[in-house]
Amino acid sequence: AEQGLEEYFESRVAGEQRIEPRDWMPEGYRRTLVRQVAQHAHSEIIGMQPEGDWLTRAPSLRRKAILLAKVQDEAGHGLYLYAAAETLGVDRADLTERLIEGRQKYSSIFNYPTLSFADVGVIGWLVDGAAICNQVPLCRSSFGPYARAMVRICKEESFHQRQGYELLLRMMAGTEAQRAAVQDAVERWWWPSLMMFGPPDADSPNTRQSMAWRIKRDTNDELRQRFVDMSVPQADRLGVTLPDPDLRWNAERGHYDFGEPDWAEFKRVIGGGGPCNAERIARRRAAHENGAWVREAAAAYAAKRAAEREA
Ligand code: FAQ
Repeated sequence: AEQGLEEYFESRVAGEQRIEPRDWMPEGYRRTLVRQVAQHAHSEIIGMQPEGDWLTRAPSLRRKAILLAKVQDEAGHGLYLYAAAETLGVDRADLTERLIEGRQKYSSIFNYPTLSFADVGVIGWLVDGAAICNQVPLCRSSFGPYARAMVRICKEESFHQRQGYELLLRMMAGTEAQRAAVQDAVERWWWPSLMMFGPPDADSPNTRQSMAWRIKRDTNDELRQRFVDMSVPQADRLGVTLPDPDLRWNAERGHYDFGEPDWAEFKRVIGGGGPCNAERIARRRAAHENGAWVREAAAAYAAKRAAEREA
């Protein structure tokens, strides 16, 4: 019977039909999705911190309103993604525990500090730009709840990308000091943005199987190339220099050639040794612990209502 189920599953995936939570699925497919969707959810939640640090220091009411909306969207993305993960039979409280105990990852990118307001613009442009590049194909992921969550998330991410780029255009039209702050932020965020796409294909243990299951639709290197090709003309238009001496148009390939990210740094950061890893997790843990009374009150209220209904 298992064999027939597996064949049916494979034929659904091959026919571009969605797999839904109640459908039979191989255990490895479920495990891979829990890993990727939980990691994605954690990234959205931890990802509120670097920009959240600037909410009280935004230079105008308009910038503050935009930034507040963006950071709140990220909380929403985290919640849809935890809900998508729960359809696979895991519990959000348990996923949160795994995050704060360091047993599940979140994106390397959020372990770098935001040193000036220009970083807010560069995160929007490059980090949200990379997120869109990675997530638009995930709207066609084989698992229904994940693919559907991606549709709305991508729409909101494109607003995030636009607000960042618009902020940078304004700063580049400003003073010398503003232009220098933008250039400095671009130099600090460029390489970490390229690392968001994950290790090179040759060192990516999960890509082959995830592509076969159509959880992922492109390899890490394909998406990284797409991001570079998209970003170079945007950097030119902005008037900033990307910090890569090997970056040049290759007419034969029809793509930009570019240098190798520092993969030793990448490994250090995902292993917990980036500049802000400890701070990010400590803050997430403190927020979770400070919220314990809300969870306890909600549970006590639900129990009381249930007892009243029974009486
Ligand atoms: N950081 O075999 P692969 C956002 C891990 S966007 C940390 O290639 P896979 C929006 C990987 O988990 C950011 N770890 O893995 C926003 C695996 O470890 P494991 C979130 C990384 O899964 C913007 C190991 O390395 N987006 O939040 C990273 O096939 C602004 C081997 O790697 C997503 O999560 C990394 N960069 O491909 C929010 C997108 N890369 O689990 C706020 C969905 C790899 O075996 C502000 N995810 N690893 O222990 C994906 O597309 C994939 O999971 C990849 C990795 C492409 C990230």
